[in-house]
Amino acid sequence: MDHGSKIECKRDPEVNVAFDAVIVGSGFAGMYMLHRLRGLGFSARVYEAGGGVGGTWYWNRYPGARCDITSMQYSYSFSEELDQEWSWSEKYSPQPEILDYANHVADRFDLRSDIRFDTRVTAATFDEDAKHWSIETDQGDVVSAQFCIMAVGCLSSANLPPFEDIEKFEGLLYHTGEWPHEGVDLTGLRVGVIGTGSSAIQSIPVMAQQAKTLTVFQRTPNYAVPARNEKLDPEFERETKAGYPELREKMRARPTGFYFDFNIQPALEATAEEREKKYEEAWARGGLPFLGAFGDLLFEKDANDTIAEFGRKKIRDVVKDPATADLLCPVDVFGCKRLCVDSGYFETYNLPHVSLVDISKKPIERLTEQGIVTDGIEYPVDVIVCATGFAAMTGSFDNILITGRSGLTLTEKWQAGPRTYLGLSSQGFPNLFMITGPGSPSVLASMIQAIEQHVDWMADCMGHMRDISAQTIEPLVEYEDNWVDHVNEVSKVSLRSTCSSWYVGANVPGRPRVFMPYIGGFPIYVDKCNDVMTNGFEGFVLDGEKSNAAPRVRLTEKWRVPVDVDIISPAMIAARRVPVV
Ligand code: N01
Repeated sequence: MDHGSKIECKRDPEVNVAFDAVIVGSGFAGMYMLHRLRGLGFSARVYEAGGGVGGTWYWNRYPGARCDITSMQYSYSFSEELDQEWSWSEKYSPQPEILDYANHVADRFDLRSDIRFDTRVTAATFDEDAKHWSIETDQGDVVSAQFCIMAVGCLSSANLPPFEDIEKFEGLLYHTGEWPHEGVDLTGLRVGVIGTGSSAIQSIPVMAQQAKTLTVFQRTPNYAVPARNEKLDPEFERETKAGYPELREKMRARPTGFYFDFNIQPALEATAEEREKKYEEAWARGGLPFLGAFGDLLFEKDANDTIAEFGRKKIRDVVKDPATADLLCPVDVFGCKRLCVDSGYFETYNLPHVSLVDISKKPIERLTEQGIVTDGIEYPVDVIVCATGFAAMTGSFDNILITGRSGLTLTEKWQAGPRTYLGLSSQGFPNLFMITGPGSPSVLASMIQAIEQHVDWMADCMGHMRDISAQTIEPLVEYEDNWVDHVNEVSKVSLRSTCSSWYVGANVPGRPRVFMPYIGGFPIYVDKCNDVMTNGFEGFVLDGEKSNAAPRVRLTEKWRVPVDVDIISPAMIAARRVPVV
């Protein structure tokens, strides 16, 4: 598979160099972490496997890739100047523009000099005597650092299913998450797309414009809401910028970390006519806020049935061939798998050169020299696009040999599912921090908000440790166990825990079924993190001892905002009910 235009690394390896922190990854998480640590006077080295900054937006260059949280909110909040000077061109900006923004941030804050690109971290080992991490890369670097900070992303380890005879296929094979940087010209080619998640739903309409034929191999259909993307209105941009600090506060008060109109009323308290009206209005506005049409849609199955039926009706309204429409209609809970946001996805199936193959009962048997075989039928294609997702949340940790105390590896420890305290760190791995790690809101919140909150907490923690000359911090196992149980308990309140999604690791065979992100709501989670810190890092030991010292809080408190009482959800109530710290 072509992994894009990778530049050969020409630099000398770094050997026997010591840093305060090594950061793995230079996506939005790694860049902000570097910026914060520099501001506190720490030395830091970032290693990045890609040839540039941007993480997800560096790799996911497939046609049609764009954010599905509005651009004015899908951005850093730490710098008011940055907020004011950057302009987005569209309501949902395309990948190249988001990558431009990442590059702008890297330049504006002069981050590149501390980043080593084209360098993949292969191993991180905790030295119990020296109380530091030894980090190795595929470029021969062997450096040490007091802190090792994993900024590896939640959806960055591509899942390429081991299709039988995959190596025999003579055409071009791509994964959407590792799309060639020079692009792919599909003009006149027969394209087969495997998968119908967000990446497929964004890319299929665009690829269909070029391809000679486009055949979609669907294992599970997905709901999708129209994006209603448009050029950003300059007046709207001006107004938003004038009120940016207030908007950022409103975002922090929301369970998802982004702001949109939300109707707390339960769906079944409305009449059928009222529901229909609300759904139509929300559908007309489009995007993920569609799920805010009523307050209980992700918590009550009967309520969800009403929105699911509405979603299916919309598919049938658009797709002309009834058999194809039937195949495209999901039967499971609406929004259980991450809701997709589309621009002309279902309409694409009305095109004469686009077809759908149901592989729900008869999976892909094998690839041949010329194509894809399922149910004994060979579908000849020139290009296969695997839109098959990621080993979510933990895959990028598994790709690095992370060895903690007593020689235990993180992969061994997480064999039955990830175990963290607050999604920040894991017992037995002192001074190893995970930005948006499993057990934190991460993918259930707006990622950039979740990243900034984690980074600010970590920066405060490291500053405090320096203030009191502490060498190590590590969670206590009983607090970690309580947190893992809590994450699991709260998830049961939500219908999202009920289907086989990547949230529970079910998209990759053999992975344990555990609901990995924290669904208790962003502001509730922030309160817990802040309480832990202001209680002297409750649940952690510093240099092996419980600490009573009041930390100097530099950045973390800004994240504590009153919860928006208009949107208290059952998950938030459950999150508050269950004591953790
Ligand atoms: O991946 P997915 P994705 N044979 O896991 C199918 C974010 N994102 O890259 O559902 C055949 O959702 C699989 O089938 P099934 C967003 O959070 C955001 O699309 O497991 N099919 C499914 O249809 C998103 O949720 C944006 O039965 C196989 C598909 O491949 C997340 O990334 C854009 C298969 C994978 O769907 C992941 O999205 C894009 C097999 N062996 C992504 N294995 C934005 O808009 C898997 N599949 C911001």
